[in-house]
Amino acid sequence: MAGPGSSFGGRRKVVKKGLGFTLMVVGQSGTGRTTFVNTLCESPVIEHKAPVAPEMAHQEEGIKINPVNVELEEDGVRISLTVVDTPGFGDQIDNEFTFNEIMGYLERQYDDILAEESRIKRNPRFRDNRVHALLYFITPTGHALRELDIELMRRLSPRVNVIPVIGKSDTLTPGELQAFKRRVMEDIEYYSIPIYNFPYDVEEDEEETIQDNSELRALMPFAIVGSEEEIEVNGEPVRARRYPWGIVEVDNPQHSDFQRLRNALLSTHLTDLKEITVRGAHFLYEQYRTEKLSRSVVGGQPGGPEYGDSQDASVLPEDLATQSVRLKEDQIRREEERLRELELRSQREIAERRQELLAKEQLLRSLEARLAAAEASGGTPPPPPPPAIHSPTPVSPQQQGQAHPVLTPGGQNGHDGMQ
Ligand SMILES: Nc1nc2c(ncn2[C@@H]2O[C@H](COP(=O)(O)OP(=O)(O)OP(=O)(O)O)[C@@H](O)[C@H]2O)c(=O)[nH]1
Ligand SMILES: [Mg+2]
Repeated sequence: MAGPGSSFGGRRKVVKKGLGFTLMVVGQSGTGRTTFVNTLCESPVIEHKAPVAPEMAHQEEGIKINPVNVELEEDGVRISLTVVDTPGFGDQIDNEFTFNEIMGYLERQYDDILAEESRIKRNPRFRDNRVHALLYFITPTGHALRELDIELMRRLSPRVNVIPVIGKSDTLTPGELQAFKRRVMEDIEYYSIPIYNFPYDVEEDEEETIQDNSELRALMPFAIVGSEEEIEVNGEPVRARRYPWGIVEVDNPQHSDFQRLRNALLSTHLTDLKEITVRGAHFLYEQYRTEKLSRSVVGGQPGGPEYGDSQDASVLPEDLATQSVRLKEDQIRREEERLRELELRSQREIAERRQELLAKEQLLRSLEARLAAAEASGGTPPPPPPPAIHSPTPVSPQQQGQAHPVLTPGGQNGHDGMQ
């Protein structure tokens, strides 16, 4: 949200629908994703997340994926930018669900294309929502990548152009930032994460392209500074963050890589990112399509024969229509299986709990019987019975693990006297 000092005044003209480009932003909560998007679009297109009340902090909110459209003009070219924010990532203890949601979103866009391609009559209003670039916001820890970062980038890279960035990079000193950047890239290389690395071919490409791309590659992961405020510097309004010791300017290359990343995304590399998504070097969509079709059409088995281009041409539109229905059915079946598994797991847990309670109840009964027998035979009057556990309240695993201190007829603690 634009702050009180904000003067986003629509400096960038809102124009008619232009060249489509879809950008997804992923990263742990509070890494500056929303601020970045609003800085990129020069308007408060995404609202900041409302703070969570302390008493609600333990509740897992899940992840919400919100695509937002904004029309921009970059070097005279109209761009119809779709920004897909993924708030809430990394807030959960178990991030599996989040990973799947993000992956599910990316794949659904491919499924829609697959279904549209297979229609006999195309829908003229169909909108291609494939994500062309995913900015992964690394938390500026100054250490190295965390397991979460590695896992997520590794899983998503085969489906989308992942570009790693360091959020809130002004929280690190220039020396720390350089060392952090180096370690992050070492990790990416070590784990062979196929991020988008501004590819070039020294034999084929022009000198200028090679130069530009190698410079951009050397900047990775891009150091991001975002600000929704404009501050006057030498009589000019600049987007900056104000600190007691000075200001950090968003567009100053000495302060951050924001300007160079923006230029790459919306100008110099926009086409390349789209090409790679649709049919480029890594065939992100083609790869997905091949996997999907070979699974659902040829034999219906994963690992079935490869579904190459030569076979592709021989598929009839009716077959493709059937395939897309099958794909949807597949998805529904997988979802049903997942729910069934969940149901079975909870049933198993309930049964286990019941068994445990029954065992405790039996133990208590035999205790009572022994005490009564001891009393009848004129022994020491029995001590008060242990607290009843017949209450309907479920017993927590910790409580189950703690044996109640048991008093023997002789008044000693422990089990020995009862054997
Ligand atoms: N130092 C610094 N702070 C930033 C920067 N960008 C954003 N912030 C601040 O960091 C906080 C979180 O920023 P957001 O943009 O809301 O972060 P987010 O990733 O969208 O967070 P959630 O949506 O809550 O997950 C806010 O207080 C921002 O003002 C930055 O570049 N540098
Ligand atoms: Mg946000």
